[in-house]
Amino acid sequence: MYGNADIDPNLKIHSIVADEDPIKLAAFEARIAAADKIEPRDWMPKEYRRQLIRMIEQHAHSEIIGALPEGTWITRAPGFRRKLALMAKVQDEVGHAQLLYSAAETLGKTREAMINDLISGKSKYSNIFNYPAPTWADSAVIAWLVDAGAIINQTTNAKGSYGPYVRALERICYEESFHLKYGHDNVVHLATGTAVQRISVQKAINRWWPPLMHFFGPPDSISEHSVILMRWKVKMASNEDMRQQFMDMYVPKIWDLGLTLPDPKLSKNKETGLWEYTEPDWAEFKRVINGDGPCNKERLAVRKMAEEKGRWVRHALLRKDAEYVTPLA
Ligand code: BYC
Repeated sequence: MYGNADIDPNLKIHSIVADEDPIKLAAFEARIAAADKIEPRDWMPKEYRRQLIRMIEQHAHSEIIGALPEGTWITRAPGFRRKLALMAKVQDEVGHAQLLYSAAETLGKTREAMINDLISGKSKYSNIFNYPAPTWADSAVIAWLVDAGAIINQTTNAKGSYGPYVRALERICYEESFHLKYGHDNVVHLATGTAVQRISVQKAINRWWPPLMHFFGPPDSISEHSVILMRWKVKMASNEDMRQQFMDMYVPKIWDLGLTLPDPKLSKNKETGLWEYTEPDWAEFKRVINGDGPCNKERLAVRKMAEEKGRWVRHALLRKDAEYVTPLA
């Protein structure tokens, strides 16, 4: 626990790098300070490698699991143009997972091991994808606001220190900016539509606001990994900074559409420039990220089924099992 307020973070960091070669560690930290990119074959502390694998792997899992709530709306999208756009978006999200798994593989963990850890429940993925998307308006709100949150996180961390991760993030952000426009267009359409459409998008915003507040991670005072991740420039801003940035950019846009947010305390303090809000329910957050959210079991069951049904394709491609290989004429 790096974020434990009772423990001096410097002492804690000292203890986790205690068995590293001090000369190599100093050279590594000098490179980080000089904003150099660290590449896979460069020397790095064991904890830097471990933290990167954990975070990039969770990010990759979030992309493939994140494709599921919106993916269920492809067959029911209102109109052919929206169906095509949603199909392209979902395909992009799965592509992002491929980029991120490749970045994590450069650190020495195999894709097979990562997928196994996802399916067994050992690895985490974003809290937000464990909630249902019962209406078309939910898919619109995901595409606008969840993608907006992701862009804030990813454009910030794209200036970070690990080469393969930051290059993947840069490419992902280009695609996410299209998703954001697509989601915004859908929300505006509903918010300026019939009374039924307005009610439906308002209800969706009410459903997604609490998990969106959780999306940026726990408060800085209890964030376990922030101190070390920010010291080594993997995370370029704290969880609360990103949450504040998100509220700064999107609360006014939501209000401008005549929609409300389900938090009576939400307001910007003119003196501090910070948003004040009701403390999110962190006990719920903990339950959800540890497997006990409304859709965790369903999400993992779909991934497990995809893994099992796709096994013969992977085997055939890798020619692992002669039985699957069609002899060439
Ligand atoms: N959900 O010390 P902390 C997308 C965990 S997909 C679940 O602050 P850290 C999209 C954290 O892992 C893009 N778990 O952690 C796709 C840690 O647990 P462990 C999603 C969370 O790493 C399809 C513990 O809480 N974006 O946009 O310093 C369709 C302590 O937290 C969460 C990313 O994945 C959470 N929200 O900071 C549409 C961004 N928050 O590992 C859209 C990449 C915290 O010790 N990740 N935890 O067991 C990050 O930037 C960072 O990992 C976080 C958390 C800011 C999320």
